[in-house]
Amino acid sequence: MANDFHPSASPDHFWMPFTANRQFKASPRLLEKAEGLYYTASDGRQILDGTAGLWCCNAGHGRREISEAVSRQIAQMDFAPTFQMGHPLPFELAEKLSHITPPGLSRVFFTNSGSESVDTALKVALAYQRAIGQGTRTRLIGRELAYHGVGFGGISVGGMPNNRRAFGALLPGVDHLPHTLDLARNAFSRGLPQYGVEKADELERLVTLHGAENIAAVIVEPMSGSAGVILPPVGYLQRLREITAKHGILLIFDEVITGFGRVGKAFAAERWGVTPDMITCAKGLTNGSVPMGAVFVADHLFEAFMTGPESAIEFFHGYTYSGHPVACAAALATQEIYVREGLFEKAIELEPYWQEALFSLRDLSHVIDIRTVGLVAGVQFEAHPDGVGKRGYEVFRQCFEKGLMVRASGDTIALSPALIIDKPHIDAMIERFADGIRAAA
Ligand code: PXG
Ligand code: PLP
Repeated sequence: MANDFHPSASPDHFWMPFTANRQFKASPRLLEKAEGLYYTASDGRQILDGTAGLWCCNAGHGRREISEAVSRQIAQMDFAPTFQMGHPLPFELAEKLSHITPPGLSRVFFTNSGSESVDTALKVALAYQRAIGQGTRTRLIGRELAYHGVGFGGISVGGMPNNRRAFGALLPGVDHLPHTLDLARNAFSRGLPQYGVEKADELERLVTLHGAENIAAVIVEPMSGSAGVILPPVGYLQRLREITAKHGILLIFDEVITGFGRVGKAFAAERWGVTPDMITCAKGLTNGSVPMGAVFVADHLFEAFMTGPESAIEFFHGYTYSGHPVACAAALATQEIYVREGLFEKAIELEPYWQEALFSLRDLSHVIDIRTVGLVAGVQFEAHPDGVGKRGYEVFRQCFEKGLMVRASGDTIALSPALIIDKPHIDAMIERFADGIRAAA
């Protein structure tokens, strides 16, 4: 299998992220081309992309509008700084995006990834509290099982133990809400789970423990993606909003996965009718084509920074590539496709068919839960006696053999196809998935 690598390239030098490097390099899975809903593997096989890349290519692969916009921009102006300088594209993009964010979240800070978006949002929260004379509010609250990227801020508020345990003491003053996964009460719920709104009340307990005057912000994924598609219980996000508002605590939704149509609206905030103070995003912003992230900030937060002398820099933060012209061109072309093809609406129209298709897998061996919303699904398997994650990995491996790319998180398989999918492709995906599950049994 090692000869699947290009003969001139040794597998030794690329330290692969979040990968079992030795296992992979002994038996690699390499992709070479992408078009629409399919990858072409290095052995020529067509692989149905069940994961929109890594939750990012919501408009499908190989979109000419994007590649052409990128080529044009890189030829016209490859780079321009945005520190005490500017160029038109990030202004244009920020304005366009402000039309699809929830009302009142119209200020946009650009980053290059979800991890950077999260760290940016946490820093805005701390600096905002200080700017309004609430400088004792320095604590941050995350949640168990959360994924907020891999920066020190993100892993501090994050709640996936393996992503934290090797990296020292992390940020001080962070606490965590309990996660909302509850198979005993909610397994095989259709739509949002009925039970668990009371888990949001744990925030009141943390407020009592630490004092509201010491807490800057709460950050949650409205739907956890990485940890295996964990949906918010009915009323849960609403409750978090009520409690944070009551205590002057900011609420941040990390929508790196849920943004740009995944749950059937532009953002989960809109889908579930809860408006946070900030939204972080990345991935689908450029259809995965060029790295880019953003933080949408409530107007009143932004305004709180715009005081003092006009010559003063209001927020000492930014990335060399914040508002990179090539990324902006990719994002503008992407957003046009989303609107022109009505892809967010498509995700909600297909939701019932998608859910029905996934639930047809219910009786396959070792399936212990199925969770779906919009065009995302998590199918959880009973852990193998030899350890957590073994069965998940085996299903993932077998699916790839059958020509379907899925994502394994522990013993949950996540599916998140491009929003251009149609019913026949959903059928084909489910058929290959079922074959993979049977082969792994
Ligand atoms: N927040 C959330 C909610 C994410 O899902 C990030 C932040 C970090 O984004 P960057 O661009 O820094 O990777 C993410 C990323 C998986 C998987 O296995 C999920 C992500 C990344 C890689 C793998 O589901 N999400
Ligand atoms: N939050 C979540 C998680 C929800 O599921 C819903 C509704 O479906 C809402 C908030 C909206 O809240 P409510 O309908 O209780 O006013």
